Amino acid sequence: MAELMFAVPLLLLTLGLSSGQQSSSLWPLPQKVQSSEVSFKIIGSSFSIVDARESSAGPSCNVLQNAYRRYYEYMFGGNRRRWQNKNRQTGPSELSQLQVWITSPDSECDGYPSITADESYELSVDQPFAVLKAPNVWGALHGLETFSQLVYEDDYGAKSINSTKISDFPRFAHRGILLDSSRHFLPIKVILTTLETMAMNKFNVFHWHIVDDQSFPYLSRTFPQLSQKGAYHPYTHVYTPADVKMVVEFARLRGIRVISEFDTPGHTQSWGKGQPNLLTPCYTGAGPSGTFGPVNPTLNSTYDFMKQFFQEISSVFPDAYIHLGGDEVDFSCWRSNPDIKTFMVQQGFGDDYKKLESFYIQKLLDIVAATNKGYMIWQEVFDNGVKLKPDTVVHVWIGSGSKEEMGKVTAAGYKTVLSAPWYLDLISYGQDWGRYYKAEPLDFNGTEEQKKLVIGGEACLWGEYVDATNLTPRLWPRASAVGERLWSAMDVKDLNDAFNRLSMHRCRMVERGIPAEPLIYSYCPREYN
Ligand code: CP6
Repeated sequence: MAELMFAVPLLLLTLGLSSGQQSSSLWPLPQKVQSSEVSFKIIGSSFSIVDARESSAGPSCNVLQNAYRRYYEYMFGGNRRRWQNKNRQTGPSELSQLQVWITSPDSECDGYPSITADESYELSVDQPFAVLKAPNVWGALHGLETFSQLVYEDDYGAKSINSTKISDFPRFAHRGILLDSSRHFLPIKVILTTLETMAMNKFNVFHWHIVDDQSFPYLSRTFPQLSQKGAYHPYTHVYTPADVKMVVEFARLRGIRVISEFDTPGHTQSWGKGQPNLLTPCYTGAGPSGTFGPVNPTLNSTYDFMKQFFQEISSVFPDAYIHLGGDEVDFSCWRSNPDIKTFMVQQGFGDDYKKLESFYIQKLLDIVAATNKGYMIWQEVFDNGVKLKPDTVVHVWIGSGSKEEMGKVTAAGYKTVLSAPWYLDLISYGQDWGRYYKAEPLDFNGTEEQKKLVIGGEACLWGEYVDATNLTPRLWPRASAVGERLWSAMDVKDLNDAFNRLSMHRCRMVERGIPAEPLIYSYCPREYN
């Protein structure tokens, strides 16, 4: 573990947290920042965020109006307009306006963010007003976050901002966080807090691993018995259609896609409780043992069920992609079952249960493709040689050999998302953020063409040891390290600089009410309370 304990420069730590933070607390670091010593006062009672006259988005754009309010609140806190005096003269060195200018004819205000969204923005902080220019609302949201990060308190507690020019865009289009709401039920509130914090870190994908072996909290309109029987509790530990709608809209307002995962054929114990005959009965000797294995791939009823189920899912979750899982399928139960054995012989699969798994996945992919959704799958599905649609995203998670895997997946022409270095549920003593920070998605042997197929990564917080009591501090600021790796330029990798900015960013999250854990001994100007 010695490599995790890189020396912490005490001197820098002290300097970093002293007053006059100025522009050095930006996280993730923008692509291009030019800042000057010229500073402006910025006073809540006389500052406003407004649509630029030329903007293609107006007062009816919820995404922006909502964000203006949110960021005003972050910058000036609860004492909003307490001393408002409309006639007060603004001083010569005071900044009184941020104008937000959406430049494309289609602001995308009423749409959903997508993998192809342009998330770029340009920010100019200067007199007579600051201007945030972006092709659409998604870039504007990132620009508002950056603007709010530029505001600092001077030695007398007055808010200031320096004259700055920023031009920014993400390195990777897919920057995700995986939460697991099956091992423990996650109340909506902690999911919304995660989305809120994701926006502060410029993440744009919430991968919702919503069901698994241990519980089925998704309330399906078509198959209500799935959560009735499979949730930890049928009323209190479920996500109703209204809950899902709320999560999806809260995410949209922050430029975040919600990709749901319904993992099959393995990890499905909870499905079996409410859907008889879906899972494979396991045998001991000549008779059924009473336990069940993966989804039964030999029955037509299985595919009828999946078709109806995914039809519903495709309309409940608006994102163009669904994650279909396909990881960690245990063959022992299939092996024990005589009906499965007969089926294997009929199909000519011999003793190769990977072929049976592929048979199932193949049919599932066709079912989901018919709903006009794209799909993501865990790497095993690719490893087993399943025929995939060209736009399939292969999710690489297995730690050993992940670089070779990235090479193989992209050589086969598939897009890929990396999670292998970013299993945040694995914890240890010391500063592991540096290890997450150093992981580089493009560090594998491959051509330029192959590298272009790496669309991003996801930090995973699997739920075996996580519920609402410990989720947020376990995730932040460790996931922030992944956030900068996925957003900022490849050559942004100075650990000392990152440490200083991340310490301040962590204090900013704390100030905004997020219980993000400390990196190491330190203090925040305003501690969590
Ligand atoms: N659950 C599911 C899990 C994991 C996976 N899938 C997992 C595997 C290894 C580790 C952590 C989590 N808990 N459904 C693998 C994608 Cl170390």
